[in-house]
Parts: sequence; structure tokens; C-alpha cells
Amino acid sequence: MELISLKLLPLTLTLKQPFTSNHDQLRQRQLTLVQLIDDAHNQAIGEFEAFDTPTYTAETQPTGRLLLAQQLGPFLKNKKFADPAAFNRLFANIVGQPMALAALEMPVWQLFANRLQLSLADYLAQHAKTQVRSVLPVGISLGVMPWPDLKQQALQAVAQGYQRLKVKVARPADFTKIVALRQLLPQMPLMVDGNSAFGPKDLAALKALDPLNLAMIEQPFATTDFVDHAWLQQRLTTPICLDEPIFTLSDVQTAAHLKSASVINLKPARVGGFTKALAILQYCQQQHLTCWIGGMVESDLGRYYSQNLARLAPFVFPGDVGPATQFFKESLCLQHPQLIQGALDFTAMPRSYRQGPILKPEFQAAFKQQPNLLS
Ligand code: OSB
Ligand code: MG
Repeated sequence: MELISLKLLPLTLTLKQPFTSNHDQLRQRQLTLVQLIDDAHNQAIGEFEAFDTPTYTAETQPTGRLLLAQQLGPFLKNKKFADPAAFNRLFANIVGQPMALAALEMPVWQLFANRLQLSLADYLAQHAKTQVRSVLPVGISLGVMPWPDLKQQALQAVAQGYQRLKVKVARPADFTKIVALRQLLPQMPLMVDGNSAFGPKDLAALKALDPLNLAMIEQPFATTDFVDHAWLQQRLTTPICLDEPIFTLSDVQTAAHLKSASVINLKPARVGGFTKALAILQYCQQQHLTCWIGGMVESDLGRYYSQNLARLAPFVFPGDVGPATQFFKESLCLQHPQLIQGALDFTAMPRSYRQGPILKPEFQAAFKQQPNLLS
């Protein structure tokens, strides 16, 4: 395969309500769509999912756009690759930039799936030697918010059938809301995400979460603190999940060897795409680490990729892969799996969904105005 056209389309989506974590308050979601056209004139669209600021990870929309436009995009001119693994090898000497690379790599998987007349999920499953689920139970991630709002949104999520609640926490005072939520929902699979807000000084407050029977505590300590997370895990019964520091298989190996965590939040964009994500899944299975698919407040286009990865049978724990309508009124694509009792239903999708997401005509037209970085 060879790409004959590569175009970028920056856009900004407005959230229905701000999404607050320890890192940031997200009100506007800047994204960059990437249109790839291969030498058989098939099209696939990727999404560059870095945030505006280098708070969650180091990549940002402005710097990533520049890198895609000036280096990573034009580099692909006249490059041939026989499969997604070969595509990855083209970029083997690049340090970092996983989300920029994933914006190219995930639609390349779609292009190969189309050539083989497989759906993306079936192609991923073939690679991972596993099965695809057509009904996918999902969880929801709720931001930091006052108790009355949290109570209302949690009850609404339960009414919609979501199979797991994750609540962002940014200071020990937020834990009183988690205690109240656990009283309200004694049986609900529940977890918190600290987004690096805490440190060893917060041990007593974190230990007070143990009796709540949380599924896990995600990323309590700072991004690079593999050793401190291991220290914390020795003192907690609740499993620790790592998110922010997981860029490579080597990061997962570090976490496994140090016992920093027993759970990995796997975001295909944060690890550079599907090839890397599947290698991490395989390692997690060998090491008996739980591995589940996280979210990036993606558009519905970005969700297409994470949802179809999450459909693989080993991702048992419900992911942050519910409909993007949680965040945005606007959608970019024409078809979406419906949420029925907390699960995405892929059985009702039209046949055309197997060939990838179909962009709305206005976004398709907007690409016409953009320069082809390969010409
Ligand atoms: O820590 O998992 C996170 C959203 C933005 C940045 C970081 C995180 C999140 C989420 C996922 O919690 C929300 C979603 O996309 O469903
Ligand atoms: Mg997280």
C-alpha cells in the first residue's frame, strides 16, 4: 500500500458542559482530522487526539499539527508498506509523539481492513487471535463536580444502564462524595481517577477508600512515579490502575516488574495506535494484568476507533468508550452504535459501517479546501 493523499482538518467542538479533571477544565475540544487516501482510492479518516495544553501528556494540538503537517505527513510520500506492522516500522526512529502517529496508524488499519473486506473489529481480532463482541457493555467517566451534580449525573448514568462509574477526584476532600456515592449505589462497579492529583502525603486519605470496594484507583500519583505507585500499592488493597505514564510496552513492563499497578488503562492514541495497543494487550494477558480501553473525550469519529478495539473479547472490564454524545451535541459521522441498557449494539449497524465511519458531507467537503501534504 501507498498513500496518494494526506490532508489535515483542524476543528473545535464545544462540550455540552465543562469536563473537569485535576489537569484541566475542558470546555472546547480542539481536534485534528486526518484524511488518508490510498493507491486504490480508498479513504479513511483518523483523529489526532492530543489536548490543547501539555497537561495530560506532553503532546498538544498546536505542536502536533505542525509535526504532522511539516514532517510526519510529508515523510509518507512514496512510502510503501505491506501491512500495519510495516507502517509502524517506517516510524521506528521517532521518539514519542504517539498521538500524532496514532492519528495516521489507526486509519491505516482501516484501509487494510477494507482491502481484505473485513470490518476493522474483525481485522483487529484476527491479528490478536480473539473474538469480536457485537454487544459491548460500557462505562462512563464523570468529571470533578459538586455533590448534587455528581449525584444527579451518577443516577442518570445508572438509569441509562452504564455498567461502571468512574469519578474524577482532585483532592482528598473529594473522597467524601465517593463515600456518599457508594452508600447510594452499594452494588455499582465504581472507581476513581486521580489524574496525578495525589502524593505519598495523602496515604491516609487514600487508605480510607479501601472499605468502599472500588474496582480500582486510577493514576493517584504523578505521571512518572512508578516507584511511588508501587509503594502505595503495597499499602492499599484497592487495585491501582496506571493511565498517564503508559506510552509503550516498556512502560507496562516497568509497572509489572515494580508492581506499580495491576490494571492498565489502555488508550490506543496514547500508545501510538493499534499495533502497539495489541502488543500491550498480549503482554498484559501473559502477566495477568487487567487491561481496559480508556477515553480521550474524542469526537464520535475518535470513538469509532476505541470502540472497535474495545469490542475484542479480552477487554472484559467496561471501558470509557460510550457514545460521544455524552460530551458533544455535534457529531462528525452519519452512523453510530446505539446505547441500549449500558451496552453499544453493533448488531443493528448497516453493512456500510464495516467499511469505516462515514463523515457528514460538510466535513468531507471541508477536506477539499485543504492541501495534499503528499503532492
Ligand atoms: O484520565 O482517563 C482520563 C478524559 C480526558 C483526559 C484524561 C482522561 C479522560 C477520561 C475519559 O476520564 C473520558 C472519556 O473519554 O470517556
Ligand atoms: Mg485517567
